[in-house]
Amino acid sequence: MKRQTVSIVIPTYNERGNIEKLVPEIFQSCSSLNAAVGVVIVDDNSPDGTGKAAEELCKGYNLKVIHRSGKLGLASAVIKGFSESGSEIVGVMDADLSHPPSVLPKLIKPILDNEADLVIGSRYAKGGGVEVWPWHRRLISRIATALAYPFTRAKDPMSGLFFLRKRAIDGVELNAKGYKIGLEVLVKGKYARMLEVPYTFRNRFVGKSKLTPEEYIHYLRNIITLAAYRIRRIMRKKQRRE
Ligand SMILES: Nc1nc2c(ncn2[C@@H]2O[C@H](COP(=O)(O)OP(=O)(O)OP(=O)(O)O)[C@@H](O)[C@H]2O)c(=O)[nH]1
Ligand SMILES: [Mg+2]
Repeated sequence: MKRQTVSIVIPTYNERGNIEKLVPEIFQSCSSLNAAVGVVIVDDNSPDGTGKAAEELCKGYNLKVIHRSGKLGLASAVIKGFSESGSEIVGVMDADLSHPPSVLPKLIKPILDNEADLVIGSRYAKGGGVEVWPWHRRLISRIATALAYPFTRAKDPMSGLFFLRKRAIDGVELNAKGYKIGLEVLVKGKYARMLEVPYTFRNRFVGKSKLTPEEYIHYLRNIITLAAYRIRRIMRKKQRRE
């Protein structure tokens, strides 16, 4: 039987010191899977030369690099990576090793085995967690997560680590601005079975965070846009029934 294909999209901005450690760990971890796994790095012309380092890694690994002209945001980088991938299963993870590569098989296998259509790496499911976060970051994450609860039954809808059958987003217009694309996929995606797999979020290995206060504004805007989307859908359903 033909092996299924999986693309792991990694958005990068100034992550040179991380991807050189991350990419070998991904392939090591995924070697247990009966699937053709590839990595798609979407780099926004990182000044630290991440794009060039990624090109070097292409020599040893099944890796594709998409270069964009400048820093255009995480969500749009993920959308770009998904749209350029021809794989049946797509997913996303951060470049900074906060998402441990060792958890990847647990996220991908349920989709390969046709037990789930969408699998989220979850900090807030039983058994998951966050290694070291200052209290204010915990609080902001909890508030942002609570704001998303009316839209989904996922415990960690803000997760930046998730995999899905690509057909779940075929024809779906994704246009989240800024950081959080996962919530939009959860709300608009065409899937039946969602699964959350616990994992522990670690602090970034090296480099600086790109999470700025501006991203919180983007997030609130995204929530409003999703609420409007939901209301439009409910109205349309109601009209069809009348
Ligand atoms: N291509 C691209 N990638 C981005 C952009 N902003 C962030 N990223 C990447 O998105 C991932 C998540 O960003 P981080 O800065 O780690 O955000 P975070 O995990 O919420 O914050 P920390 O825990 O402090 O690291 C990383 O791989 C970044 O390099 C962007 O504008 N373009
Ligand atoms: Mg990070």
